[in-house]
Amino acid sequence: MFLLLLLACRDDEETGSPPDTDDGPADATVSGLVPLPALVEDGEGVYALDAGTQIVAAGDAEDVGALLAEALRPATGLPLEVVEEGEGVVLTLDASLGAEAYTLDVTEDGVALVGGDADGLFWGTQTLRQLLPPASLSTDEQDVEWAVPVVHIEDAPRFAWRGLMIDVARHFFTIEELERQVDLLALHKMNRLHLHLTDDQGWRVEITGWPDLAAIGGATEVGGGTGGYYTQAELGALIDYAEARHVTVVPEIDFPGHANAALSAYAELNEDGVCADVYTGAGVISTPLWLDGPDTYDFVEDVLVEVAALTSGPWLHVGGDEAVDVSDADYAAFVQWMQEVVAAEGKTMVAWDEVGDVALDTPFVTQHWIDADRARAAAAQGGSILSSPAEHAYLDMMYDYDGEYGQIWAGPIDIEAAYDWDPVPSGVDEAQVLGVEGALWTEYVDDEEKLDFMVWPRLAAHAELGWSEQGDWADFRERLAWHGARLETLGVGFNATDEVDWVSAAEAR
Ligand code: TNX
Repeated sequence: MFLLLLLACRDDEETGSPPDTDDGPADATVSGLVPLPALVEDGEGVYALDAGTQIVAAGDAEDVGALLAEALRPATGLPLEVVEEGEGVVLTLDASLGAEAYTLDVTEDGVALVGGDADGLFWGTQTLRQLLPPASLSTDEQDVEWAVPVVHIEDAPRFAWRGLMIDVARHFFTIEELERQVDLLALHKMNRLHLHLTDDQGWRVEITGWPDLAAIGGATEVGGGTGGYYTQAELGALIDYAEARHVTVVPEIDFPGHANAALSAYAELNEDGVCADVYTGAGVISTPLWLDGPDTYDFVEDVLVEVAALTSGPWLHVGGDEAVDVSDADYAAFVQWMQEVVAAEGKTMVAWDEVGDVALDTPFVTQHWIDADRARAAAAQGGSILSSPAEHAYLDMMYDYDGEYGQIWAGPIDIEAAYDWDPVPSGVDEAQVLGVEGALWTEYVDDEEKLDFMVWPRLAAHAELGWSEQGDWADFRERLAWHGARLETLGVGFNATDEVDWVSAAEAR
């Protein structure tokens, strides 16, 4: 792997860089990059974008070049024409660098960005956005010198999966709200948006063969609000939007527990032949499917097949958590059967760590949230582990005991607690760990303002854990201070806890 090399500081005045405080690992704060790249060698001088600057990108690099130009035009007011040949900001591909890797060379004459693939090239453009002043992230034109510091960067992610889960079942969030989070994920080199689409309190995806799932199950949420659901066309558009930004949507349908919304929509799924009452409480009830019902398996298959067809990615999350009142034998048989259905649709099954004790075929992914023994059992049978341990990765936990809303059972989780842990559970080989995912459950998160506050900046900590080999808390908090100016410029209502000496957007100019 790469060596961490963080050299002398640049001229702060000239580059608009955060002040370098000369103590300890502060050199790493020079550009305030989050996540920290594998290798950063600072040089002297800057390259300034101006009215003549072109973005040079041909072939498979062109889409990435177009997105970079689109991202930088509003704040800079520069034309940033995308051309196939020439000088300026030059984007190329070189497969020998490997998946998701890139190198970035800024000299006083221009920028050379090389991606190992289109993903790597795109992540490199996110580093470039972070090397520019935070004002470059504004949607309004700003009067700033668009200087990029001279630097050499080599970078590649530690883990392939860097994700955010949003529970849209307990409270509904619109496609626009989700797209905004996709943009934020991309800026942090995060590449998965996991949508928890169904739960006891709501069903959020149209299933054409079972229309009342959305019509009835989608018409409520925690607290009794009107909820909502996504048509397949709407979800398809979100999947495309995310894919264009190198983020894969992972849909989750939670079976066999957490199924009350489905049971409230269809009488035949209930043992007593009567639709279950709608549930709008905040507490977890986890009503299970009636696994002996004559229609239940057909129903589940229809749902999984339709959702599998919607997603462009290779994964389908089937939940599997908290199947209370289901016998171990019934649970195992049902999960094994779901895996067959998912595999027949060409997808890999993802499920919460409860499935670790079930004999499964490889490949499969276990999302570790509560029980490390079950994660180890999953790994022992050849599964991949996605790390979301509740005490570090559950974004519905309060930051401290004085939080106004949120859960506390696995918390509190301040920024340091979100950062300072190892995604590799003890007894599991790092090669079997797919990555890191922050999980926002939304029993107590009912609008975008609360969503921003609970997710950010803790997800930036998860982004770095998923991406970077190095970096420690002291160093991260220094860089995060500067990163706060970026989040502020983007209008993210993040929780500016007193763990960090935040730099404001005004100070960062
Ligand atoms: C546990 S995590 C749950 C969710 C709740 C969450 C609240 C998991 C797989 N199940 O149903 O929303 O705790 O923190």
